[in-house]
Amino acid sequence: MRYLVTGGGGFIGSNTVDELVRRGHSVTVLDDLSAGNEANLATVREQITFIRGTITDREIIEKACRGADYVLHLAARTSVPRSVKQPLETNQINVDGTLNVLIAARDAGVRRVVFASSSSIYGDTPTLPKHEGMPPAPISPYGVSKLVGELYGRVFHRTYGLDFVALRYFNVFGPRQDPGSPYSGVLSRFITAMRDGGQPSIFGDGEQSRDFTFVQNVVTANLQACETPGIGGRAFNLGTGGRYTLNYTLQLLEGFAGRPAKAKYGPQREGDIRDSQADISLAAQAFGYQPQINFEDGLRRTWDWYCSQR
Ligand code: UD2
Repeated sequence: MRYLVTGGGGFIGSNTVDELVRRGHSVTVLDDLSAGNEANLATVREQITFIRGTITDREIIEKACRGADYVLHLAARTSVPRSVKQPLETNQINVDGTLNVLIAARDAGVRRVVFASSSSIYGDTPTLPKHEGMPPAPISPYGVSKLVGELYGRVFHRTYGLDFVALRYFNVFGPRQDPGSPYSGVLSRFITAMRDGGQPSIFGDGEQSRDFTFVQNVVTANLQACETPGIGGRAFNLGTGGRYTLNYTLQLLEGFAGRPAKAKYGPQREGDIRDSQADISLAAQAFGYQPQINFEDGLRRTWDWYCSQR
């Protein structure tokens, strides 16, 4: 099969591309390398087609979609706090860009678009775990942008018959997550601080919790969501099903590093939700999703990977 992966040079994208290549599929990557990195594709570079460009460029996305059976649409601005600072930029990439992808996929006759949505569409509801029947109520521009992407996808499904599936990722972590910016995922920041003898920063009291999900689980689900017939037009949670506080993750990292974290506690971040946990039963039922790697094992593998990159 022929796959187009937008954002395929990024963290989740490049891990997905590796698996697609391993399974013998033909892969095109579209990435503007704003967050992605060519080094992420080093081992598969000869086996894929790489197009450097952005999803906000209609011509490029049209060209990239041509001949594709499946589009895995992962290109996005992924940071919640960055969306609070720059809502317009987040909207241009996540909303306008997604609309471009949907139009191009429709016109190219692709079999299905699988869209990287986010648990942030649920907002800060007290109900846990979060399930797909709950009304969306995002509290950040980022969450709004992902919800709008889902809504457009559903409308394209109904109106134009474009098959579309949304996957609501819950805090994905693992090898290749870029720790280099204040907007980076918290575990990549904690791990590299602990590795390099620094002090992790905690925004708030550290008792906020997330359903941290190891990237390999998401990779498997991305492929299942492409291949499983009859699930078009729907949205599914993708998490581990558990809930881990930041303080707990630091305790585990202290064990790996063999030293105390001496974390610095600061004010809570704007746009942050308090707790997050996925009900993953719908994805299990619809396409056989089961997280293969639990949080603790995933964290250990991620720690080992960052240590190997020093
Ligand atoms: C993550 C994803 C986002 C979205 C969302 C869904 C990233 C970068 N963002 O947003 O795309 O899918 O999950 O829930 O993966 N924190 C610290 N210290 C730090 C960095 C963060 O305490 O150095 C806190 C932060 O204030 C928040 C928590 O850790 O309470 C998680 O932050 P994050 O940026 O890793 O992820 P989140 O949930 O904002």
